[in-house]
Amino acid sequence: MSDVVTRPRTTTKPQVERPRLYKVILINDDFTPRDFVTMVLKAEFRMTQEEAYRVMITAHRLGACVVAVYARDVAETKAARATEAGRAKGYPLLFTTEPEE
Ligand code: TYC
Repeated sequence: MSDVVTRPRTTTKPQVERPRLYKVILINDDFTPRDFVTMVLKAEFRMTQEEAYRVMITAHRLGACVVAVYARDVAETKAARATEAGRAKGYPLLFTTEPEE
């Protein structure tokens, strides 16, 4: 026979929350060429031509479009890199990030 005594647990495990996810949002402007926006979306967000075109044209028509959702550091890095790709060519292309509800 085992003489191991089990007692009721008196401590509780802290309930850790899952880290929030962040949206990367593409903002429309009047200057960046459509093909350039599409090219940046393909390069930075690994989209197909069709996916990238659809996101670009949605931002063009509505003013902004959610590109993708990532952990915070990934979202911020990708948004900064994609914005910088436009800046390097003198375009005001802008990607922002925002936490998901
Ligand atoms: N509005 C731009 C044009 O007509 C194209 C464009 C689309 C720019 C989406 C930015 O996020 C953007 N050349």
